[in-house]
Amino acid sequence: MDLERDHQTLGEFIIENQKDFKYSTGELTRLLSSIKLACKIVNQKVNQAGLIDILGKFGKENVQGEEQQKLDVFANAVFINTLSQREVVCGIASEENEDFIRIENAQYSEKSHYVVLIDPLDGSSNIDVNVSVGTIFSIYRRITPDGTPVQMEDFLQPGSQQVAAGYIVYGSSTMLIYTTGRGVNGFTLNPQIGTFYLSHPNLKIPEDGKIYSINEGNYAMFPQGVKDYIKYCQAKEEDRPYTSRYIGSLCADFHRNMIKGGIYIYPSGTNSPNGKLRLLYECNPMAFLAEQAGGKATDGFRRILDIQPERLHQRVPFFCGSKNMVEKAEEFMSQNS
Ligand code: P6P
Repeated sequence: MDLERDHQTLGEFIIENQKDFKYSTGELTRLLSSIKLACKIVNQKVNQAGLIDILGKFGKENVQGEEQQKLDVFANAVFINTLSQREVVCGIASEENEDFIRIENAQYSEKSHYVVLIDPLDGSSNIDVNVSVGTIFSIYRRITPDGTPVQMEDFLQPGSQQVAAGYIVYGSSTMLIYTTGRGVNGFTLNPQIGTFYLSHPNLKIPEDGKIYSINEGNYAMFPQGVKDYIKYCQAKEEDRPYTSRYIGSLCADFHRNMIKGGIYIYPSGTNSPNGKLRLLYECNPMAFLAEQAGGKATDGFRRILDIQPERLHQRVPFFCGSKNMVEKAEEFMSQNS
């Protein structure tokens, strides 16, 4: 296979599809290109993590009270700095920052229409044991007047208003998967030349799958509906060929389920009444991708993309993946509600 001849690059793909995007003025193209650049920089460090002094803990906690890893801090700085250099982003919200960031040189520009929400290095607790980690991003068009300081309401939009979303999984190969609302496409990085090539066009999540992903260590704290669904999956009947796979990195678990079919569940629990995952920069982007690929994403009852956010770092229970599997899990949830 001749990559250059047989596969479009991410840059070519973004430009070619710009015309399909209703605001196609080139801003989103430049924004997606900034994200592409930032993830190449992060990818290089993730791949070297074992060789240079960037493993391990940073010695501080983030706004979530989670131990910050050095790569967390590095990735957050790379995405914020890279995105801030362009006049298309007027604000950024990150898992690693308590409040959103106003991009000084852009927020008063009539040209900056977008806000970005990111989880710069999701699954970072896996870094030291060489398990795949990822970056998740969500992009909205601002709703406050152009040329004025960006406000919290620009970030607290329901997921259905996203103009683009995606993730990068830094795994056995580095892949960038994204959507602008016209399907989902996956690009694989050729690290020798630093170029992403279209490797997974028009990704679709199989309507059914055999994999359920959940941290069963929390079983005792799960809602009864989740316990019943797990027992349903574990009953070895001929129509239930299920197996459990849980990596502990949302991007990696989601990506596997995207390719093979499956369901990922992070439910509410006694210690975390709304679950662990954050609505704005984990659940909403993954829900947008899941629906664009023919899958489903709910909190066990409500469509994730319909939830009106109230706080930047709010958490929601998350059921996401193959449509029929999510609907089966919802059946058990409604029987116990
Ligand atoms: P637990 C990583 O911290 C993360 O946000 C997701 O990437 C991952 O799926 C989940 O938390 C793992 O959480 O409680 O099972 O370790």
